[in-house]
Amino acid sequence: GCNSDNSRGSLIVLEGLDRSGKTSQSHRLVSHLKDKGVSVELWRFPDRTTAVGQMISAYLANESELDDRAIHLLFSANRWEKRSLMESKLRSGISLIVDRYSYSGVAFSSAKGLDLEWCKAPEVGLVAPDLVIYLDISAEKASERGGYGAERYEQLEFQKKVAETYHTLYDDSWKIIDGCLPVEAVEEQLRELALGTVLSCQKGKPLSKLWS
Ligand code: FDM
Repeated sequence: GCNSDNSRGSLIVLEGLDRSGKTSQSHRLVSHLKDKGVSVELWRFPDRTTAVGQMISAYLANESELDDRAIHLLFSANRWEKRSLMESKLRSGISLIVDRYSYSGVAFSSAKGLDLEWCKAPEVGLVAPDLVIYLDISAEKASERGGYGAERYEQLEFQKKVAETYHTLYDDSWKIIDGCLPVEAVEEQLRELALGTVLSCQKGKPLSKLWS
């Protein structure tokens, strides 16, 4: 039941291309869950507030150059430095809605040509999400939405490659939502998926580790 000792918060990850709607949908989802009385926090990766996050941010803004493998490992380190806080939040009953996670790490780096298995290796052992939702939109459609900023990866040809590598990461546990649907329709599907996951974690679904 709700008060069982192994009741915990759930780890819900949103993935997708730039301009897929992930960020605004994660905000909407968090406020909906709060209204429903769920204790929940919005997280995002990269977490630019840490020292590692500031190095990542400078790289993305084209203010610094880094070897492809070096930046890959920094993105991973940025998740590792939050790992124990993440686990303790979950165990204390707080759910986390996370805008990007290890799948972004693998999709973006392997889109540069790095080996997929090499990209996954530093992620092994991080907390595994209870739910991964992919907001599916083509790179062309995303670019039509406008608002690609000046950041390093916000280019059509690169986003096409990222979409391909995301597709190689899918498995049956992922939920794919058509990102071209009206905002309210996407929101409705997200709410239903998230609430179901929150309930199963309250009932004591065990925590697991990547990759699983
Ligand atoms: N990104 C994000 C990566 O390349 N690797 C990662 O591990 C993560 C989490 O960083 F283009 C890329 C994806 C995106 C950029 O992300 C910044 P936000 O969501 O725009 O802050």
